[in-house]
Order: sequence, then C-alpha cells, then structure tokens
Amino acid sequence: SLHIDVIKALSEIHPKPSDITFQYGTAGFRTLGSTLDSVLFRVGLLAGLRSKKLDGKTIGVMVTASHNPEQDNGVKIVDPRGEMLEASWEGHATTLSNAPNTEQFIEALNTLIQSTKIDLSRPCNVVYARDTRPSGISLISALEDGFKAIGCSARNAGVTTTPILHYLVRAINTKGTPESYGEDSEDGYYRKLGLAFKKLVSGRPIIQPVLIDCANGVGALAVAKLMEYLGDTIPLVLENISLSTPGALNNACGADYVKTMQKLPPSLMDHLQFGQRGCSLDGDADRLMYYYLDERGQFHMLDGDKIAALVASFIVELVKSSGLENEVKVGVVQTAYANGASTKYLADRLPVKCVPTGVKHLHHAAEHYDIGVYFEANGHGTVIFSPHTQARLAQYQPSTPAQSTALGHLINLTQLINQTVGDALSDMLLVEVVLAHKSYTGVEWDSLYVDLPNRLVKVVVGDRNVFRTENAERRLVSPPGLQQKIEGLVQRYEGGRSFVRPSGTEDVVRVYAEAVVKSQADELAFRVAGLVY
Ligand code: NG1
Ligand code: ZN
Repeated sequence: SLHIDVIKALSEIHPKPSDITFQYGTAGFRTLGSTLDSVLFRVGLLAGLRSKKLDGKTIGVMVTASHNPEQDNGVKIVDPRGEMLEASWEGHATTLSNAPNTEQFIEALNTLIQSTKIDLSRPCNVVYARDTRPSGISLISALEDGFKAIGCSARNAGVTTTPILHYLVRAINTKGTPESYGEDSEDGYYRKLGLAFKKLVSGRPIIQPVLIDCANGVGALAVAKLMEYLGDTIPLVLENISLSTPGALNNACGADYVKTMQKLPPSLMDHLQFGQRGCSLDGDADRLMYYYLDERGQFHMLDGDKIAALVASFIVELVKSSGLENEVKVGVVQTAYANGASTKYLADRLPVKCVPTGVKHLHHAAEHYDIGVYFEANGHGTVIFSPHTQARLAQYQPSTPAQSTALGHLINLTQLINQTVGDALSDMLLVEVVLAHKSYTGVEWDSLYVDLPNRLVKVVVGDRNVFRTENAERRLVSPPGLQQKIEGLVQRYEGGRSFVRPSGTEDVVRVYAEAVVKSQADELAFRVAGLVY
C-alpha cells in the first residue's frame, strides 16, 4: 500500500499554486519554471506508478522546456521503449497535477491506482535528467521527493539532452536481451553513434567544418562529448555555448529562432562562411535546422522537410541497391506544417501520410512502415526501422558486392539513428552521411525542391479550445462557418493553402499559410488571422 504519512509530509512541502490549472499537453507539462514545483513532485509519484503498472520497467522523466524561453520549464514522461507516455496516462497526469491540496491529491492517487489496477507491491524504476535551465535544479529535487514518496529506485542521468534520456530508457529496458539498444550510459550512446558514423563515412572525408549553433543549451555539452568519439571524421565548430550567461538559452539563436524568423541567428553572422553548412539545435537538442549562405550572402534554410526529403530518398536508394525493394517499404510521415513543395517531392517517390501535430502521432504512423521517416518542418524527426525489417537486414544474403555494400550502409544507419525520438545530434550525423555519400553541398541538397513561401502566425484568443479540427488538423469543424470563410480566402491566392489549429503547447491559435509568392503567403496568413481573432 501507499506510505500515506511519507506522501503527506512531502506533499505539504510542494503545495499546488491555487491560481493555476496545469495540463499535460503534447510536450508534457510546460510553463513558467517557477510555478512547476508541485507538478514535478506529483510527476515523480506518477512515474513510479507507471513503472509499477509495467511491472518495474524503467520509466524516464525529462525536465526541459525545449526551445521555449529560459524562464520556462517543463517535464515529460518517457515510456519503456523510449517513446512518449501512453495517451491515456496524459489525462492521469493532468488530474493529479490539479488536485488542489494534499488530501485530494492522495484521493486522486488512490482512484488512479484502483482504476488502472496497479499492484503496489511491484518494484518501480525510473531514470531522469534535466536540461541546463537554472530552474531545473530545484525542480529536480521536487521530482526526487516524488520518487521518495512512492519508494522508487531512481537513477539520475544528470544534465543531458532529451534524446539521450530516451536512449537511456530504451537501453536500460533492453539490457541483456536480443533487442539490446546499446550500452545504458551516456558514453554508450556517443560510442554507438560515433562508431556507426565512422563506418558510414569511411573513405569519404568531410573537409569543410560544420558550424553548430548550440542555442546556449545542453547541446553544447553533448556535442563536445560526441566529438571525442568522432575522431577526425568531421570537423565541427561550436557556437552559442554560453551555459552560464543568464537569459542566453534559445535567445536569438537555436532551431526555433531559425525556423520562425527564417534567418541566420545574428550571433553567427561573422562566423558562417559563404557555402559553409551551419545548423542550429534547440534547448534540449531534439530539433535540428540546417542552412547556408550562398555566394551573394543570401540565407537558405534547410528545415525538417528538407531533411526528410534528403534522408528518405537516400534510404529508398539503398533499399533498392541492396535488392530488398520488394520486401522493405519506405514511407514518410509529415504534419500539415510540411511545406507543400516537400509533400509533392516526396509523394512522387514514396508513400506519404499526414498526421496531427505532436511527435507521438508521427512516431506511431511511422511504425506502420518497414522503414518510416518522420520529420516535423521545425526540425524534429527521425527514422524508425520495424523489428521485422531489422531482423531481415541481419539475415539477408546479398548476391552482389554492390548489394552487400548497400546492405552494410542500411545496417549502420540503424545504429546511427536514434530511433526512439528526434535527436539533433544523430540527425546531424545522418545528414552529413547522406551529403558525403551523394557528394552534395548545401546547394545541391537545397535544390531537391523549392520551398513554397509560407507564414506562420500566432493569434491570442479568448478560448482556444473552441477551435476543433479534423483531417489531420487541416480543416476546422468548430467554430461553425469559419472553415468556409478560410476556404473563400484561400481560393483567391495562387498556390494558396491555409489552416488554423489550437496550439498544444501555448495558449494561442496558430495560423499557417502558403502561396506561390512570399507577400501573398504573408497576406493570406494575416487575413486568416483576422478571421480567427
Ligand atoms: P504546438 O504548440 O501544438 O503547435 C509545437 C510545434 C510542434 C511540436 C510541439 C512540441 C509547430 C507549429 N508546432 O506544437 O511541431 O514540436 O510544439 O514541442 O512547430
Ligand atoms: Zn526540443
């Protein structure tokens, strides 16, 4: 049974602020770091219960607010295979976080234990980490109090990236099994990536350094460690690595800045040579945006859609060259935010599916393919190989040297790619592998297709929950009549496309618009925003 006295005493130290309603959204809980103490304590208990429910399998807890401003923070729970928390438990998390006081919190715990039939005598194990946000330090102690309250065995993974925490969860849970995901340590992660990368670029030296904007976040630490395992295979230059400057995190730099502003972070202005590739990570290093400056100094952005196009085409080629094209089907998953030109480029070559925003939707849809490539336009994504495909690759007997080479590359890719979740470090190495194999610079990569001009705007509304969508968020079903008005506007723009949806992470409604000409995309976005407001 629960140790009520212990829970009570600890819960009293972490009271819920009375004026806030919390919500476990697409990225877990996320708001001002200073308000999250009670949430972290309760998440600690919930993670313990989740582990008990799954018979002691290790559950992950990541404390981060990703690309959001430094004063924000957040927390999300990672399921045993390194995936996002199962959807039904998101509701349990929200319920627990909103219990107004200790008494009602304990009542909510008991309800949860009964309704989900948790056997409290089972063991519970968790592994947890945080990004570099200053508020993370005290939030981690609140989380640890939660672990203590439920009597959980907890492993502290320290300050690290979100994808590394996901890796650790999977590695711990598969340790000593035939599905072993790798050594269950941070070094094990770097070693796995480094080894696969070295094999994949062997004989294909990368000469020009790649500049990495670390967003003044945890990516700076992680890339520095990764470099020790890459040897001299790829020269990397790190920028925006100030971890102790207050307010620097994600400020005028990082992947979200690049995607939103569609320009180079000012801090890189004098550092990126013409033609040189640069990329930006976000605050927890799970998003990646590439770019380069052409000889006229013009900025070219290579976003998640461009990464998907590059990587999916390469994998399709390898599958074909290996002789497995009739058995191994590659598919791509995108969201409504994917640039229309990328969807066209990809759909001409392989199956493409559109799903609602949020990694869990993308990931689950990608699981339906033998090899599923998924990327959000904002640079979050990965590639997953079905268990059946991985087994097939392992036992397949190629009949020519060319088939054997392609097969070897595919197998090495399964090791290079962090299949649990989007991972900026792994994705960066993946991009560099493909570019090296194809002898592409940023220019050739960029010319796979030409992005349609687009504009994303936020609208603050009274109640974003009145906005409801269907068809993978591409159509509004509520408020009534609004969708017809949007379509009426869209018709008047050449190549026009626009949709409206409530954000899952901010209290806003997002409006996206595309058109053949930039000024028209802007105009369409603002006129649709006018309808929403
Ligand atoms: P919301 O706030 O629901 O639009 C944002 C991103 C998502 C995803 C989540 C989680 C856009 C338009 N939306 O979701 O793609 O990354 O945050 O971080 O980029
Ligand atoms: Zn992130």
